[in-house]
Amino acid sequence: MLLQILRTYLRPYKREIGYVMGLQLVATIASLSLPSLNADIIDKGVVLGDTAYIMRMGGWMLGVTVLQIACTIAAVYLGARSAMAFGRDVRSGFFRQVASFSSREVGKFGAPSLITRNTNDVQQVQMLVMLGFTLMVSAPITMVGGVIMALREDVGLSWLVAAAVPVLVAATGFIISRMVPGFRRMQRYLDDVNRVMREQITGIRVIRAFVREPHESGRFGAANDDLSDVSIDVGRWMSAMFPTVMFVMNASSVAVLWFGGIRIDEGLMQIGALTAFITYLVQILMAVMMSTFMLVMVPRASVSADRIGEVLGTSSSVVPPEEGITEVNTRGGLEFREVGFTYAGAEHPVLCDVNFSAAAGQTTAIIGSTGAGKSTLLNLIPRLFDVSEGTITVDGVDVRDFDPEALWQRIGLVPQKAYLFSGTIASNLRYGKPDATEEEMWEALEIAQATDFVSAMSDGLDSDVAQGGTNLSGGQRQRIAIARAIIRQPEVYLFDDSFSALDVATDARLRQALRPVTRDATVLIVAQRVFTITEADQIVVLEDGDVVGLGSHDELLTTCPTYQEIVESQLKAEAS
Ligand code: DUT
Ligand code: MG
Repeated sequence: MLLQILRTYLRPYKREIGYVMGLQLVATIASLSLPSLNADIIDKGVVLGDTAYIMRMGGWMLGVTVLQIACTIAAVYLGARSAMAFGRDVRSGFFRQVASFSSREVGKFGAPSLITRNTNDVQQVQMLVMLGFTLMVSAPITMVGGVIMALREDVGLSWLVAAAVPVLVAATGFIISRMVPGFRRMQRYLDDVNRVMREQITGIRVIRAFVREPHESGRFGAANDDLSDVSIDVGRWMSAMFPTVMFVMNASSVAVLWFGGIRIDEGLMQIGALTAFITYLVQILMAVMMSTFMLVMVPRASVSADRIGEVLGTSSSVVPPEEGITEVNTRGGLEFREVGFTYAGAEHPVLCDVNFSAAAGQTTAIIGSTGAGKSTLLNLIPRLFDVSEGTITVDGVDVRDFDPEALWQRIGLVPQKAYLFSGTIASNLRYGKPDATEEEMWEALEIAQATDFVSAMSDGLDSDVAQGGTNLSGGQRQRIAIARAIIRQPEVYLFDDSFSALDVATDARLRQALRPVTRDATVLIVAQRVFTITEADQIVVLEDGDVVGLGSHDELLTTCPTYQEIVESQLKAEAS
C-alpha cells in the first residue's frame, strides 16, 4: 500500500525528484573526495614543504566544498518542496474521496479516525518521503564509495571497517527494535487521547449535568498517562542511541589511530592517509546509522499508508449515474415500490417492503415509535443511502437515475438533527438557494416562524451562527433549517420530526403558513405528535420497519391497532 501511494502521488514530481537525485549525487561525490584531497595536501604538500602545491590543492578543496554546499542546499530545498507537495496532494485526494462518501462509509470509519488519517498519518508518510529524498542516493553511495576510498588510502586497515559496521548495525538495530513496538502503541494511545478528548468536548453539558467531571477527568488521565508512559519508554531508548553511535565511532577512530600508528612506524602508511581513513570510516558509519534510522520509519509509515489506503480504496456505496437525468417534464410526486433497506453490517433489515405513493399537492405523514425507521425512510429519498431492494421514484424517475444535482434541487430536507454551518443566518439560508435576496430570506423566515427571534438578534440576517449552530436554541435551529428548505421552493419537502422542538402553538402556526407554499409540492412529515398530522391526506404507520397502516386519520382509527395505541397513549398523556 505504501508503495502504491508513493507511486501514484509522486508521479507528478518525477522531474523534481530527478533533480534532487542528481544534486545529491554531486554533493555526495564531492564530500567523498574531500578527505582524499586533504590526505594529498598533508602527504605531498606539508611533509615536503611544497607551499605552491598546498595552495593549489587548498583551492581545489575550497571549490569542491562550495559545490557540495550549493548542491546540498538546492537538493534539500527541492526535496522539501516536493515532499510537501506530495503531502498536499494526498490530503486533497483523501478529502475528495471522503466527500464522495455516503453516510454509510463515513459511519464505517468514524469522523475522528478520518481526521487523524488525513493529518497525522499523511504526515508520517510525508516524513518518510522527505528523509528518503535525502538518503536514497547519498547513503548507498557513501557506504560503497567510502569503502572504496578508504581501501585506496590503505588496504591494511580495511578489517577495521569490516568490524565497525556490523557492530554499529547490531547496536542501533537492537535499540531501534526496542523502540518500534513503542511507536505502534504511541499511535494507538494518541488515538485514545484524541477520542476521549473529543467525546468530552462534545458531551460537556451532559457531563456537567450528571456531575461526571471527576470520572471523566480520571478517564482522560488514564489515557494521557498511558501515552506519556510509552513516550518516556521510547525516549529512554532514543537517548541511548546517540551515545552508542558516538561510542562505536570514537572507538573505531581510536582503533584506526592505534593500528595505523603501528603501520606508519613500519613505514607502510602515511599520516595523511591515516586522517583520511578516519574521516571515511566516520562517513560510512554515519550513512549506516541514517539508513537504519530510515528503515525504522518504513514500518511506521507503512501502517499509516495502510490506514490512508483503506479510505482511498473505499468507493462510495451511492454511485452517481454516468449520464443522469436532469430534466423531467411531468410532476409525478413520490413513490416507494417494495423498498427494503438494511444498514451495512446489520443482521435485520430496518425497512421491509414499503409501498406507498405521495402525489404532488398531497401531504403524507409518517408516524411510528422510536427506532421504527422513519428517518431512514426519509434519508433514502435524497440518496444519503441507497435502497437495498425496490425503487424510489421522484416524478416517475428512479432516484438512482437522476443527476445528483437535479435530484437534490427537487428536494428540501429538514433533518431530524438540524445542522447549521458557521457563518451568518443569511449564509445558512443561502445553502438552500445561493442567490436568495433579502426579501426571499425574510419571507422564508416568516413562514418558518423565525422572524421574531432573527429580527431580535443584533445584526438580523447577518448575525453570527457558531459551528453546528450551537449559539441558537434547538427550536431556533430547527426553524432556520426549515426556512433553509423553504427558500429553495423544492417539489418534495421532507420534514424529519422538524416540529418536535416547537411549542404546540408555534407548530400549528407554522403548518398553517406552510400550506399555501406547499400547495403544489409533495410533503412528507415525520411526526411524533398525532395532532400535527391529523389533517394529512394520508398517514403511513411504521412499526419495526413494516408499514402496518396506510390511510387517513379517521380510517386508521378504525383499521389500525398500532395507530389506535399511539393516539390513545397521547390522549392519556394529555389528560393526565
Ligand atoms: N440505525 C442503524 N444505523 C444508523 C441509523 C439507524 O443501524 O446509522 C438503526 C437504529 C434503529 C433503526 O435503524 O433501530 C431505525 O432508525 P431511524 O433513525 O430510522 O429511526 P426513527 O424512526 O427515525 O427513530 P426516532 O423516532 O428516534 O427518530
Ligand atoms: Mg428519526
